[in-house]
This record gives sequence, C-alpha cells and structure tokens, in this order.
Amino acid sequence: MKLVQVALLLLAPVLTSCSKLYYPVDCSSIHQKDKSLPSGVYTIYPIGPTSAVQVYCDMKSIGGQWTVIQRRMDGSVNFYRPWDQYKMGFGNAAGEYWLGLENIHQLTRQRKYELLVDMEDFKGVKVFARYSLFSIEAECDGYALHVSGFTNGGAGDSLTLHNRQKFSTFDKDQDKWNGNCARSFLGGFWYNACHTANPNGVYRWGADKTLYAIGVEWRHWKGYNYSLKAISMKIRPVL
Ligand SMILES: [Ca+2]
Repeated sequence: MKLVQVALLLLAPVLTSCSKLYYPVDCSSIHQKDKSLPSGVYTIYPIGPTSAVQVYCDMKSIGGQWTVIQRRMDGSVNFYRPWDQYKMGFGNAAGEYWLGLENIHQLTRQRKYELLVDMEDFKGVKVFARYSLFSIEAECDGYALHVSGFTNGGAGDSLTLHNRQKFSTFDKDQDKWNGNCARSFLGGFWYNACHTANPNGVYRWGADKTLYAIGVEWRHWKGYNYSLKAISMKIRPVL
C-alpha cells in the first residue's frame, strides 16, 4: 500500500465523523441538545474544537442552562493568584474554580449573556443578585467588566461599583486606587477603589474582623466583616 493510501485510510474515520462531532460553547448549548441533563461537570468549547474546558453546569436555578464561571464553596482552592492564572483559569470544575478571563471574554463577545450570582451564608440562608446583561472586554482593554440590569434576589447590588473596571491581580494593578487593591484585599477582581464585592477573596468561616474586607464578601448583604459560605457567578445567553 502506498503511503498516501495509508494516510487516507487513517484519516477516513476523522473525515467521516467530523460533521457529527459536537462542540457546545456553553451549558445552554448542552441543555438545548438534551433537556433532561442534570447539573454537573461538562466539557465546553468556548473558542472552538481545540479549546475544551471543564465547567459546572447549573441546570436547575431559575430555568437552568447556567455556565458557572466562578465558584467558592469550601475554601479548598487558593484564589490569591497572578494575572496569568486569572487569564487562563484554575481550580476544579467539580469544586472551586475560576473559568478564566479569556474564556469568559470569548463567550460574552459571541452572544449577549445575563449573570446570576448565587450566595449562601453559614446559617444556610440563600440569596441572589441577577444582572440582565454581562460581558467582559478583550485583554488589550483590561478585560473590563460590563454589567447592568440589576434584579434583587435579597443580596442587594454590590457589583455596579465594579462596572467598567478593568481586572486586577496582585501582579497587575489596573484599579482606580493609588494603592494595589488586589494586594490589600487578597483577591483578583474588577477592583475599583476598591470593592463592594470580593468573591475571589480569602475563604473564611463567616464573621471575622481580624483583617478588614479581605474575605469572600458581598457588602450589600453581609457587609465587610462576613465571609460567605458559598458564592457562584454563572452566565446564560439572553433568550
Ligand atoms: Ca492601583
């Protein structure tokens, strides 16, 4: 057999199965394909076939189809990380993780998305904040946040202060403060000067005044001295 024939033989399964392969960009695409699927870890392709990334899909809250872009729940993952890791993403899709600024940008540049922020305190009380539009710009624009259309689910609006802010980490200060918000409040976020929400701050067990405003916080619900038990940020295409 000639080399070219061998090559074609090897390629044949790839060529013929190509049209059948399915690359969902987000959890909404996964849901559209099979509406019976439960919440859990799935693989999505935000930037095409070579961009596989695992995420947690919330198929239940307020109509489901949510792609979780950030989740804290037990303090198992350190969120005090440099720019490159916030850009690329880190953690474990079955537990705590950050999807990555580039993935979030690629998703939200393709379609209009809404944002749901679910929260829980250490007594088991659950609240949420919802925003009807959410997107982030490209890296050259600092992955600036755009969020609007607040709906109160008991949490209050702690994100509007961060609207239009660029993303900052301890090694990349793009905030509006003379100091370094990420270093002072021990997270990575769209810091202004500095924050009313610090979802990527230090995981602490509830009320703690020892260090000011460094916890996993949502000021309009629990203030600056209470670190939440759980918080997750999730997005869904505007239907
Ligand atoms: Ca600064």
